[in-house]
This record gives sequence, C-alpha cells and structure tokens, in this order.
Amino acid sequence: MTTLENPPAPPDFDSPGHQAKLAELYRDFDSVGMTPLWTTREGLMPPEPQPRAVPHLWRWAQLYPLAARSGALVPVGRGGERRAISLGNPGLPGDPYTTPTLWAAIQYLNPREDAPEHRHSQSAFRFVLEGEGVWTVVDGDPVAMRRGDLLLTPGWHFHGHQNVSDTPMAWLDGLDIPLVAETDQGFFEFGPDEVRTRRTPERSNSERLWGGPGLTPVAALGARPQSPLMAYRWVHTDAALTAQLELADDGVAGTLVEPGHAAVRFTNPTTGGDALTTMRTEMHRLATGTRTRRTRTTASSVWQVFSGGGTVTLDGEARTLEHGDVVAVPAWTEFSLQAGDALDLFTFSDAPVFEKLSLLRTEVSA
Ligand code: GTQ
Ligand code: FE2
Repeated sequence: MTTLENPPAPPDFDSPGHQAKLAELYRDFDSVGMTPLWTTREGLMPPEPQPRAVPHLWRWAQLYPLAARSGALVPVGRGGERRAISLGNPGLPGDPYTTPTLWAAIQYLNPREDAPEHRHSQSAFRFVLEGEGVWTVVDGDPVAMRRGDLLLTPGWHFHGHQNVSDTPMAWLDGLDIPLVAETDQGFFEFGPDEVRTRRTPERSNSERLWGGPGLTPVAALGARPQSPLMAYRWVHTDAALTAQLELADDGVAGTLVEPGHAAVRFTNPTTGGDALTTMRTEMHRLATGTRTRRTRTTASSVWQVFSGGGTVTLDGEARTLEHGDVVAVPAWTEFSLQAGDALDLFTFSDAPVFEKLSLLRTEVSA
C-alpha cells in the first residue's frame, strides 16, 4: 500500500526500459485504433483555423472558352446529368471542391439542348453573369434565367434545364456538394428523362405567388426553412443597390454596410433568413474608388465579379479583378475589395451553417 510517507518512486522516463515499454504501448494503441491526444492536439485543435484551402482566383477569360470547348465535345444526358465543370481549390487536390463546404462550377448548355430532371439533398443556385435563353424547371415550374438573376434549387426539388434559344448559355452554379458529401447526407434520384414542360413563361409560378413586395399568400402563411421564391431578378437587385447608395448620398443613415458599400442578401420571404439553409447569397456594389474594411470570418466564400473591375486583397496579396472572375476565400483569410470604377459582385458562403452551430466568428479591421 502507498501512503503519503511512502510514495511510489517516479518512473525513469529516459531509461531504455521505459522507452521500450512506451513504444510497445503506442504499437498496441495503434493496433486497436486508439490515438493519444497528446501526440495530435496541434493538428486537431490549432489556436485558430488553418485551412487547407488556399485563396485562389479564376479568370472568366479562361473559364468561358474551356466551358465552350466542352460544349462542342461532351454531350449532356442521363448519368453525367450536367455539363458542369467545378472550380477545384488547389489546396484541396483530388477533390472538386472550391472550399471545404462549397462547390462552384461553370455550367454550359448548347442551343436547343436539355439537361434531364433529377433531385438531390444538395441545395443549388444559379447566378447568371451574362446571356439568357435557358429556363430551369423546378418541380415543374419553368423559371427564366437571365443576366443578373439568382435562381434557386433548394434541396430535394426536381430540376432540369432547357435552352430554348439559338445561342449557347453559361452560368455559375453554387452547391453545398462538399458539405453534404463529407458528412454523408446525400440522396439522389432521377426524374423524367425529358424535362416535363416546354412552357417558357416570363414569370414562374413561384414569382407570381411570392414575388410581390412584402406580400405573403394567406393560404401559405408560416415559416419554411427553404425559400419558396425561386427567382431573384436583377431589376430588383439593381434597384435596391442603387437606392442604398442614393439614400446614403442624401444623408439617410443606416443604408450602407460601410461608406460606398451597398449590399443585399437574398432572403427567404417566409423567415427573413437566408434563402437557402446551407448557403448565404448576396450581391455587393462598391461605388467608384471604394475600399472595404479588411475582414476575416470562419465562413468560406466564393465571389464573382458581375460588372466593373478593381482589386481583391487576400492575406495581403492583391489581385486585379475583371468581368466574371471567380475568387475562393477560405476560412479566416483576410479579405478586402477595392473598386476601380464601380464594382458589382455576387457572393455565396457557408455562413448559415456555422451561424446555426454558434461557430461563426468574424473580425473586422480598419
Ligand atoms: O444543375 O442540377 O454544378 O446537379 C452540380 C450538380 C449542377 C444541376 C452542378 C448538379 C447541377
Ligand atoms: Fe442538380
């Protein structure tokens, strides 16, 4: 028995006998799949996020011609489902992921071409940099896709795309594919091989029901996690951004994010929260010459230049921005924008996920 007066002798940690026993312990841990925290903590619990994803910029001037080449060489049909080419982050080699949670891709449809219907648990949106002529049919509702529009395909809604025009069309797809894949949440189902309607109305049913300003159908009151509105039109987005800047110029307080910086978030009209549950979508406008504060956040994001040009600075490294360029911003990367002339950008991020989990942190510097 040990007593306070008679404690056991401490082991001699440096002795060859001790070292041999320790090596044997680690072998035995390993053979049953045990890993001691004391050898792994710094990788598992770093003092702050250390993303494998890196800041990266893709030039539209390179993306579009490559997508067009695939249009000439690769058919769209059952199986492959979409002519969509992901923008893979160089820090995540082997995975077609733009950030650890987000998929950004260029999708391309030839004139008179269809992409068949399917549905999946992954949520999706389309953002249209330029062009028109494609309708995306969401649960049977044809939704026109035109320049500056944001079109939603929330999880588990059937969707197919059809180009009814004589010109090709390309757009940016955003999905939560990496988040859903890495957490084993994915389900997928084929729909009809032929897109189920050839109608091409100006306005989708969803816009006719939900697209009035502040008007909720009484027959459909109540919060829904996903937005029932499938299209957010450029005419409204543009007007809202213009109004924010004009009102600020008129001395109205509280219209801008910061001086010269207008922004709108695309929201779910039944909750006021994000339009999609897993991705935040926003449009930003910087007045000529505006420089944003430097921020970093634990959300990862993707930005696309919609119009104008300027500079993005990521962890101190500045890159010029031109029409259509796409930028990946990993978690905790210091980020700022500078407008040359005026600069409009679309952005999406995984912020709603980490907000719900009380993990989201954001720091703003000067
Ligand atoms: O348009 O349905 O970029 O299912 C990736 C997966 C687009 C789509 C993508 C998809 C889609
Ligand atoms: Fe899809």
